[in-house]
Amino acid sequence: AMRAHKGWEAQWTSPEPRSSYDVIIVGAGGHGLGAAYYLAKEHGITNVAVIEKGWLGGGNTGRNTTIIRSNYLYEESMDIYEHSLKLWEGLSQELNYNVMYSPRGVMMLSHNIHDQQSFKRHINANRLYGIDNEWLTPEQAKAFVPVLDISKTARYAINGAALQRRGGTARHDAVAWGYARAAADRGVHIIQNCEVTGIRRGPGGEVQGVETSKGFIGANKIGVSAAGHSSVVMEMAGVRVPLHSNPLQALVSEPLKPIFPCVVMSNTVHAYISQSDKGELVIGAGTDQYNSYSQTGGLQIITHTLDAICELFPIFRRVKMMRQWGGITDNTPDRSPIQGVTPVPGLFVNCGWGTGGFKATPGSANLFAHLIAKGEPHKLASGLNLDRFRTGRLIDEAAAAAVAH
Ligand code: FAD
Ligand code: PYC
Repeated sequence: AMRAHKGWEAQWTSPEPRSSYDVIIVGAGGHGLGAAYYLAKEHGITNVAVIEKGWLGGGNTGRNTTIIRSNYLYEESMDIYEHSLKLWEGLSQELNYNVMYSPRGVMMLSHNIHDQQSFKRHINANRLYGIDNEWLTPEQAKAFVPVLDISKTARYAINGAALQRRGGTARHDAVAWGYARAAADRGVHIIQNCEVTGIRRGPGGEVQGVETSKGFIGANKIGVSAAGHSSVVMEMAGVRVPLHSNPLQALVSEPLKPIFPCVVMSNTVHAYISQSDKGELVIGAGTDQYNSYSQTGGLQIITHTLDAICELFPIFRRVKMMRQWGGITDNTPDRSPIQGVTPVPGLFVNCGWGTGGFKATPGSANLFAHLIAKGEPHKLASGLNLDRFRTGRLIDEAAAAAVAH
């Protein structure tokens, strides 16, 4: 209605599907839309459809708390998250769309000697690899976030913090919309309200296309980027992936004047917080432990999180919460993503980003496009293969995931 009133143009078209495409991507989250954009822009492959069962950006892309950082432990992770962070820095210009990337700093609170040793190990690994990360004393942490309670008698007292200054936040919807518009401008079809219900395979086992709620659509290459439903979609091609789907919850407060300058996370007490440009406190919890596809989550998880937030930041005790929601995160045993070829010819997978894939959106999308175009992974993503669960070459990022699992 607003569009009709103002005469605004739609940002992307909503075409009827063709009978076939060169590439089909399942899932119009930031990762899928971004991959379509880079396929068109960097590889000249424009006969592409992104097929989405709901509305674009309505999955975890539009449900996450937008924390961006690259302070992971292992080279395989630092490679892709830092590639992504560098792309964030120029993304608004790249897409001509303000994604509101704000490098305001991500601080991780240390509550005990174990946290301290673990954070210092990450800091050393990051700095040796050329990634910024630094250790702060409690006083330095408070200087950065004045409302932080650092008293020794606090219920969740801190003994220091790790700070990645280049980390920060971005506007999640804008990322989906920016990639969608830029991909559609280059000829990509974005097909919303169209559920993929099957993957058709030929005599040699190769993919031939997808069955959908709008009928069969052919393609010799299919990229699955379906986040919480990745294992469901991969099962359609007979591929089992090592994933558990769990709800992860977040909530926002009533809007406040600017008071919170950066992002603060505490894995140990299952809480993290930042302030959006609208003024709302954006607060998130640890994962709900049970497997589920319901985008809600248990009340006891977020009440525990709010208890922790009130202990760390007593100033927020009387703030009202406005909205709460959940998203379904696809978690691997080593808490690292899977991006690579599969045993099925023509089928590529990008999944397992779990609780931490928003920050990876530009980097993952960029490297997924390379994988689909070339048929083999880019060197920055080669360690993230599915095969590692057979060979045992795991990438254990449980600590760097920074969200309690
Ligand atoms: P999505 O945006 O979920 O896209 C996948 C799409 O696939 C969905 O739109 C879905 O509808 C579609 N789909 C599924 N099945 C089918 C089908 N059969 N047919 C067609 N389409 C299908 N990460 C961070 O880095 N920082 C954070 O601060 C952060 N906070 C989070 C907070 C919460 C509460 C949650 C839930 C997640 C958080 N994450 C965070 C994780 C992050 O949101 C995800 O890893 C990331 O957004 C995944 O992006 P995506 O594009 O792969 O997935
Ligand atoms: O991966 O940084 C992260 C994150 C923060 C909140 C949820 N995920």
